[in-house]
Amino acid sequence: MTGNYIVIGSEESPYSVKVRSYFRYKKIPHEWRGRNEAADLYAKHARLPLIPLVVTPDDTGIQDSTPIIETMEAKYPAPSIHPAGAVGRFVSALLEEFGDEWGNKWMFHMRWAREIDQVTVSRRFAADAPPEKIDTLAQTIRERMVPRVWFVGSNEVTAPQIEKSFADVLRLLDAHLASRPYLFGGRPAFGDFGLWGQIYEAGRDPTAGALVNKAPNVVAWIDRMLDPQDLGEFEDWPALEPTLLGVLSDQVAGLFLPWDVANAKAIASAEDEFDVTLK
Ligand SMILES: N[C@@H](CCC(=O)N[C@@H](CS)C(=O)NCC(=O)O)C(=O)O
Repeated sequence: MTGNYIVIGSEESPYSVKVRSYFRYKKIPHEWRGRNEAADLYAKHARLPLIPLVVTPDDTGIQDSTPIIETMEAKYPAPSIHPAGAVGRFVSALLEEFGDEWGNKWMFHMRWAREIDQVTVSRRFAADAPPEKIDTLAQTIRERMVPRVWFVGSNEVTAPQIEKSFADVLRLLDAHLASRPYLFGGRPAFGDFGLWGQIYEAGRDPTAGALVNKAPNVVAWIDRMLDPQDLGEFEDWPALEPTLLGVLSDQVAGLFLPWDVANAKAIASAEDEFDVTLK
């Protein structure tokens, strides 16, 4: 081991870039490696075939972006990613979860639903292969990923709702970010990391990227969050509420939480599919 943390991930993976952005913000010495590049380390430590995987300097593996960040936050508490007030701290944790679980629907659906995105993104995923293998590899990736939209609940019925949710969140966040660099004020919070990973990835793809580019304050936040800096204090809830409450009422309460409850019930009763009517 080098004495540094190793973050094994991919530029294409929202949860990986979320963790990398956190490591950068906290200035935790780390190395960023691809899964193939770190194949031995990955095989040794990955308990699930997922990225990101963090390997600590004492050779312990940690998976799942939320517990990774929580573990590192306990070890490197300053500057804290948690707003000081109880409401801000709760809302930030809620938005982190919303980003991970609902934001992934926007990103994954939009990445693989349309031909233009399927072609562009599968070729980008295959870009490091030898030139003569790119076409075949891109096709294999496309065939593997497109049916997986099922996992995020994307189908003909839900597609318009997922896309409307994405457009609505971009509009709400653009207004909120017009007067502050991060969601909770002058520095990034837990909620920024979770939401940002998904929106950053969406922004790199043709269809979702065209929508993101219509939200200039979101674009600036996306750039900022690649290497976040401490630019000032967190704001208190009364200052945030006028423009952040809409995300909570319209999106978190209106869509994500009812879906989450129905999803939890389906898991508890071992159902593969469920129906739920959202606002
Ligand atoms: N809950 C996990 C999700 C991790 C995850 O879904 N990772 C995806 C990439 S974004 C993955 O590794 N998929 C399998 C693959 O790429 O082979 C986290 O927060 O880290």
